[in-house]
Amino acid sequence: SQEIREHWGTRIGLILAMAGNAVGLGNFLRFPTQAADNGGGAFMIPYMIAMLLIAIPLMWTEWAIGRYGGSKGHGTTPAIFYLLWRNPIAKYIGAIGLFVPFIVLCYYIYIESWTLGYSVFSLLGLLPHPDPSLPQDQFLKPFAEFLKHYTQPSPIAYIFFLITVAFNAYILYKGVSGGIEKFAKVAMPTLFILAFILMVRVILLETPNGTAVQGLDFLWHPDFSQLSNPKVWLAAAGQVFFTLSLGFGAIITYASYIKRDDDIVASGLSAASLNELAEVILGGSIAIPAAVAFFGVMNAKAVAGSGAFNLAFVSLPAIFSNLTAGNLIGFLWFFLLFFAGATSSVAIAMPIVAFLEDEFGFKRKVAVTATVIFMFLVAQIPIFMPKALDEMDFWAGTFFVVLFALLEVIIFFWLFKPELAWEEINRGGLFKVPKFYFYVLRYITPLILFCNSFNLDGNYTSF
Ligand code: MET
Repeated sequence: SQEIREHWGTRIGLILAMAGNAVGLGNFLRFPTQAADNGGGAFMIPYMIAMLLIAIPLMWTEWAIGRYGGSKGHGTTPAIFYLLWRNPIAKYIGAIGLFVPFIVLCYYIYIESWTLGYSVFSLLGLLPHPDPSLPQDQFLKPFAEFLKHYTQPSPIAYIFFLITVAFNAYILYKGVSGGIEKFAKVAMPTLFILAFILMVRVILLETPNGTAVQGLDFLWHPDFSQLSNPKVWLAAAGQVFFTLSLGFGAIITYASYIKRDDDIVASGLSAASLNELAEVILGGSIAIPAAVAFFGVMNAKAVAGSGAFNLAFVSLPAIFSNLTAGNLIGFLWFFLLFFAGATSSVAIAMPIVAFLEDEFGFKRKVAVTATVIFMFLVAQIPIFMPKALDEMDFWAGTFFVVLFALLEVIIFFWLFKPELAWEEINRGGLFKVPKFYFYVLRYITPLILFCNSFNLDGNYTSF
């Protein structure tokens, strides 16, 4: 259909929507657990290197691929890869860019619904309030049981899931600038304010077991001893992918609503910077320091090692329940997670919506309805089979994102013309990307991604 393609309303709206796409549960749950699990200060060095060497250039690549596709009426990779590389295989490779976000959406939105449920429980004082003088494991136990009962799933969990689905559908119905952009303009500033309040509260924590400042020291004290450990590098690379939403197809679809000559270089960098601010500063200053202050460094590592869900839904509410106005602080925490999750789940829903609109001429509302129904059906699998959630997360959220990024960079910088790809990134840019990144994207990024795509270590799941 040659109707006029929707566009983002303003540059700041675009940046906030893209930041919303990136800032998600990954920043506040996955990052702290990955960092703690991989040695704190040992993790941060590979993290920074992976950010500069793979993530930032790939981020510009995805923005450029998306804007290019959008200028030709296509917002998803089956069509865009075929425009870039006139080989039928391109369409099948491009299909990964629909499969990955859709599979992630189906479990991500369910976890997002827990955060909504828990924010209501916190606010109403419905979470456990055990006696603070109990020994640690007995103190945590009611929270672990509450989570277990909630995710069985309980009818109330199902109700919050339905509300979350309806909320996402509503934003998607309203369209790119009228829905996603408007929501991001409210949700992102709110999210930053909530995270800032929580960070300040957490930094002040001190117990006989430890202080929050020891938690910051654990994260930021460089530890070079682990740099030869490939597991730490793989974990760091996996985290930069997940947190920036690289390889999900979601950035490409959002970028397809950018006008052909509008800047992507500075906007892309701004969105990525907001994500890093939310991740390493805010995300890094809440969960780990709180856990260290309450449990001490050694136990906090064990808590983080027991998974992101334990940290977010068991340890943190337990810690907050001890504080003055703990119900309110717990609410801030879970509502922060809900906004972080919602601005990301609409982003991973968009590739399917855009595909139905662009390639089948569906009207927006029909495309959204079809996507939501399909998602709702598939989401029953992770809801009723927690093991399936782990599998989906591993394959889509960890394995295929890296493979997909490898294929997209090969298509753009080898099979399409490298000079044109470079031109495409820089056109309209408020500044030019240093030429260094051209060589990085042509040689180094594919090589690193190629090595990373052999990472089939099943212990290495997102959550
Ligand atoms: N970047 C998201 C997060 O950090 C994950 C991908 S969903 C667009 O949670």
